[in-house]
Amino acid sequence: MQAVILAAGEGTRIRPLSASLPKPMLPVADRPLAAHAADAAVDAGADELVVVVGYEADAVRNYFGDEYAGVPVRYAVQESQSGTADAVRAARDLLDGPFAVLNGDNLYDSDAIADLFEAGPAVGATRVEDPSNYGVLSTDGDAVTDIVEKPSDPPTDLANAGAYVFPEEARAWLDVPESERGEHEITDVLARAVEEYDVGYAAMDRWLDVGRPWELLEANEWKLGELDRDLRGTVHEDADIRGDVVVEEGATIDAGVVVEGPALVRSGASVGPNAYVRGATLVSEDAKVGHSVEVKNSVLGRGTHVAHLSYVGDSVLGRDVNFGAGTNVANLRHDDQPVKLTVKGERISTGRRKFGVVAGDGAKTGINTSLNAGVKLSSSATTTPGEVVTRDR
Ligand code: TTP
Repeated sequence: MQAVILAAGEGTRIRPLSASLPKPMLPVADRPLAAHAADAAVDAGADELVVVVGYEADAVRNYFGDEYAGVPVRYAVQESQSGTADAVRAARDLLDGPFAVLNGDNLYDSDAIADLFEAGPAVGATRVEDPSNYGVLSTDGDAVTDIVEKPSDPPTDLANAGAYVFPEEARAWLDVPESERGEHEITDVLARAVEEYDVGYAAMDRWLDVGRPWELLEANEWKLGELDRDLRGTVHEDADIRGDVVVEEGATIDAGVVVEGPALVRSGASVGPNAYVRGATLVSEDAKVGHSVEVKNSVLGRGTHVAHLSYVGDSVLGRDVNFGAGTNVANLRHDDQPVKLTVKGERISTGRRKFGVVAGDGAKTGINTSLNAGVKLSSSATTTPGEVVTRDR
């Protein structure tokens, strides 16, 4: 069966991280976000991937190439991002037979994706505490009888988890009208499938939709937590590597460093001397964590340097960020309330007591910069020496 991976979206809510890299290509442990969905599809038996691209398409094409994980890859271009049904419609001419659709920005429970592929026309579902924020499935035994968007009185706690297997006939159902929010939605195609077929569901134990910056941190917490200890890089004999830590070949851990897993130090990266890396932390390719730097539960993008005397906690730093000596991140409010972040102009709770900062690609801080919890630095933003940053820039 072919699997369509939707990777055309821009990821406006995850800005500035998506300024030059589409959200599906943001790093989650040792691969881009969308590669986790692709892997789940291939593991479940997909024999071809059809990747729908749009925003920053080349980054997606360069990663997946013509073949990925042993299966051929083809691409469809969605000209304007006008919804998930429209994205699948862009791939219509490449489809032949029943097909699966997965979101390139979701992390799925791979076992449930295998169940989904087995079940035939089916939808992935996850149990949630507050179904009224989701598309909710009505069921009768193993069959889905209806799907309702954001119901005030949810019939079940089964939320649509954005994974589908459609019958071949669904290729003809993709021209759905615009929804209230002005998008052509794949859920309307699912509703049609429910009317005309027996549609099953596969319940996922774990699922994550990565939309906002702290969800990228959560995605890394999940996938780094699955790592097994593997030290192939150069680890100094005076370093202390505790638990499930992966040091890739070509990475260096210097003397006096403590790394507590789960953590991944990618090829070309260096840590130390005398640094402390803990929590679920990703140190991407060619990144540097230098002398007397503590990094806790954070993502450091490719080529990012935190080289001297700094603390970075619960933060996401994009690519080629440079934190000057003595840059410190606050990740906790004195009133103990969840840290808030501005997403598309609105202050939103991250739901996290601990959250630090988000820095776009190429941001640079002057020495002794203090960054308050929940601050976002846009791509290439700078701060002056000694600056206290309490607002986004
Ligand atoms: P969304 O998360 O709804 O959209 P987005 O990724 O553009 O992010 P944001 O809302 O922050 O701008 O998309 C769900 C999935 O569908 C995701 O994998 C991207 C994909 N998608 C497309 O491929 N084309 C589209 O037109 C839309 C809206 C989404």
